[in-house]
Amino acid sequence: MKKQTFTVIATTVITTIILIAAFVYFMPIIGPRYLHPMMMGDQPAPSNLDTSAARTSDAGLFNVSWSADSGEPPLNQIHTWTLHIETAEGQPVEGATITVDGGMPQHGHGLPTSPEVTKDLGGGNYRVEGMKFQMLGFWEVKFDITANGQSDSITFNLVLE
Ligand SMILES: [Cu+2]
Repeated sequence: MKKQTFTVIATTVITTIILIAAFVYFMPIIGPRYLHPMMMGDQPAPSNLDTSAARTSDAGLFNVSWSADSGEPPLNQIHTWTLHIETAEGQPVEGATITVDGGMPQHGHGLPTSPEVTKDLGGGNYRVEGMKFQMLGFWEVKFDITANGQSDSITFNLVLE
């Protein structure tokens, strides 16, 4: 093999490896912010969206609020929420059975994780573990709540930016 040919091959191989390494390294940063929204059609969130973190459930049974333990929900990190549930009269609801669902309605996909309520903290508070939002934009988070023999649902809207 000529020395020149070897140099060309070595340069190509090294360049390729550097490009792949850079892609792998930057993908978690570029992906959720740019690539994924681009692939999914980058629509703005609906302008009339109610993004309040404290709302009344669909049938009016519960007043529910959420907070992310880290403050703002982080992008692309598994984190924990605390859900607070009261009756319409303002009494804390304890011993509720709660399931979590959600996704991005504009992208037609669900949550990347399967969050669960892992602890009844008392006083109407519940720990929700496994929350994750893997891209910026408009998310829905839905809770189905059953307590004292009655069930109701609530959907929160949030916009990650
Ligand atoms: Cu999405």
